[in-house]
Amino acid sequence: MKIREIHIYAHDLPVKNGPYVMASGAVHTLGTTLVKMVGEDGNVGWGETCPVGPTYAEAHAGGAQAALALMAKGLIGAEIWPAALNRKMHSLLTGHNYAKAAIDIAAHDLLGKTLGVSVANLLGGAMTDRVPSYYASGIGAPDEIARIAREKLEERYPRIQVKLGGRPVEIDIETIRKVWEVLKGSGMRIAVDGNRGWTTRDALRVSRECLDVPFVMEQPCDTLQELERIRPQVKHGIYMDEGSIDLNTVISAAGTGLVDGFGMKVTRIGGLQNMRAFRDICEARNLPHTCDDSWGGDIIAAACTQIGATVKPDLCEGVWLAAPYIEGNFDPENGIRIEGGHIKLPDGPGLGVVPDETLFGPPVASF
Ligand code: 0XW
Ligand code: MG
Repeated sequence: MKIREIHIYAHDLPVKNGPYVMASGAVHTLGTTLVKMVGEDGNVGWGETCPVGPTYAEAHAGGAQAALALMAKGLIGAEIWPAALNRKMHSLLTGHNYAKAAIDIAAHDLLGKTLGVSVANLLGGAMTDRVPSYYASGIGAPDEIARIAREKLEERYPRIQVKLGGRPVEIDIETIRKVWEVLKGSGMRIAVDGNRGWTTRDALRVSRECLDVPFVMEQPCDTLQELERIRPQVKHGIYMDEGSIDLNTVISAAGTGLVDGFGMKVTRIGGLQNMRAFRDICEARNLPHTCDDSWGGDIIAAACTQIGATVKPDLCEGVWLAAPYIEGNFDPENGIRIEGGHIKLPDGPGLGVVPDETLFGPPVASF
């Protein structure tokens, strides 16, 4: 089954009630990049990649478009089977996982739509048709974040991620304490995400001064070396997010016991083929993880939900979607939505969504 055409589209996703603020900076509008892949039989698959601004990770919207345009010509006539396709992409461009992911996702969608099976089943089989989500706050004043925590508890989210870092650590500690006053006894799970914004000194202090709060600490500091330094002293579980840039790093972090779990992004790891390997590595080491992306519309949301449905349920920390921060859906009929803190796995073949491509205007490049 071969690729006949590739079309690349650019589309802006403004942040509802923005900006969205993290330790790495504030973002107002995110440029998403979509890939429409046409197979030799005329079937269509969609992929997407949407970095959350240029400072969150080594990724940006213009970089995605450039990398896709560079690879696309060489991919016409290539097999869409994911392992073969990923090797073909690596023969055309080193690195740039987040761009390759859009091709990989489109190939999974196209394969599923052609074979009449869901992407979850292509990835090994769905364990549930109701996938848990979690809500991620932005950085905010302690009372405001506590108010959001109460609201999300009432909306029945099973988990909240509180964004911290990039400001005096005393305010972060006060935020955690106020959130805990609201959530104590509720059963809602908590992650505190420093987004690389703490020094080792700050991370140690947060753990020491919040010993009674059962959170996991997500990407507290920037480098692997900083995580190694805090690891023996921190009393909370440590999850790696931004630092887990590829499967090789994941194998080391899991294999050496550096972390207790991961916040994982489908595009950072290179797409669904690599995400499937990541899921299985985590299961072999009994490590919980999320299935997220940094941002994006219905295509990314569907990709995260499809792989999230295949994760062993007790290791699934949830699927994060940008949906609460985005107006509308690409697929007006089967767009991905969060209800009661959970996401319904779409019914249809492939990703289970079909975007209204008139939303995107003409392609920025076609091959
Ligand atoms: C909450 N997320 C999954 C979405 C934003 O891109 C940041 C990210 C994270 O956990 O760092
Ligand atoms: Mg994170």
